[in-house]
Amino acid sequence: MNYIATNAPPAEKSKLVANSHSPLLQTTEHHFCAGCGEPVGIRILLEALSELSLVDGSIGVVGHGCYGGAVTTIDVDILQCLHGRAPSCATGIKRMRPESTVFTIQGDGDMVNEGLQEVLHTAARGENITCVLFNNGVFGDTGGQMTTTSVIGQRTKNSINGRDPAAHGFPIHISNLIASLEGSAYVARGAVHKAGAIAKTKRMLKRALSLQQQGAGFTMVEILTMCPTGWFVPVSEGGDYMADSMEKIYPVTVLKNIA
Ligand SMILES: Cc1ncc(C[n+]2csc(CCOP(=O)(O)OP(=O)(O)O)c2C)c(N)n1
Ligand code: SF4
Ligand SMILES: [Mg+2]
Repeated sequence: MNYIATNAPPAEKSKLVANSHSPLLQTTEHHFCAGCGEPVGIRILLEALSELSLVDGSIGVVGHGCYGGAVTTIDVDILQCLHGRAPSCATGIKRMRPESTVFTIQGDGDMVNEGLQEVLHTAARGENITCVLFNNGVFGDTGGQMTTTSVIGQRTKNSINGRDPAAHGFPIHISNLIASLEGSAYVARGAVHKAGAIAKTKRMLKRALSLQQQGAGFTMVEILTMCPTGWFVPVSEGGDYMADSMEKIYPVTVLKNIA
């Protein structure tokens, strides 16, 4: 085995983190809280678009949540829609511009609470778009309130003692629901709390976008994202908290792959 000599400085200097950001990000500054998973989700989505050479002509449609603030920093055409309506707006864009790669970014509050019927009908119609869901189990942007994906026992701003099915009902497993629809071609659930999960999730995004290029139909990638602020946990515990709570209920896996 060839070992790298450690008695001399490396031939190449380490890269600064700031130099590793996607060229599609126009700034290295952002508004997210420390430990937030959403900027990681945005980064791998941008990397997937770049690596598939899909940037030119790509159109993103975003909902309302913390991720919405990032749109002014991304060098991709973006439309922001009313809460929950992104899949319907993306439908219109894709039908008018079938040559474009059309994707959405929504949160769990936006997609599964505020606009559930939009994504269900879009998937059932088999629209040839890619929906990306940042699932952190809370309305992060408004302070950490319970969403329909909050897991049983999860502490949120309005379930201080934990989500109780008797009072709050049961979570909706949105990706399983979408996968059960005949119109969906590819449905996967990733996460961004570990390096391995990030790499796997990026492959899921590339697969979904590639299938859209092939005209396969509706594709979706749910990404579990940390929200230490809305979960009321220390920043350093966000990843472990996710592994102990959401990931157990929503495992990282490919739920449907037509090919
Ligand atoms: C009709 C309507 N409902 C609710 C809100 C408030 N609101 C804006 S962003 C947001 C949170 C969205 O949560 P989510 O989509 O999960 O994104 P996150 O902030 O967690 O990333 C809410 C409730 C609003 N502005 N208008
Ligand atoms: S509130 Fe949560 S989702 Fe919003 S930026 Fe902060 S950590 Fe991220
Ligand atoms: Mg959320």
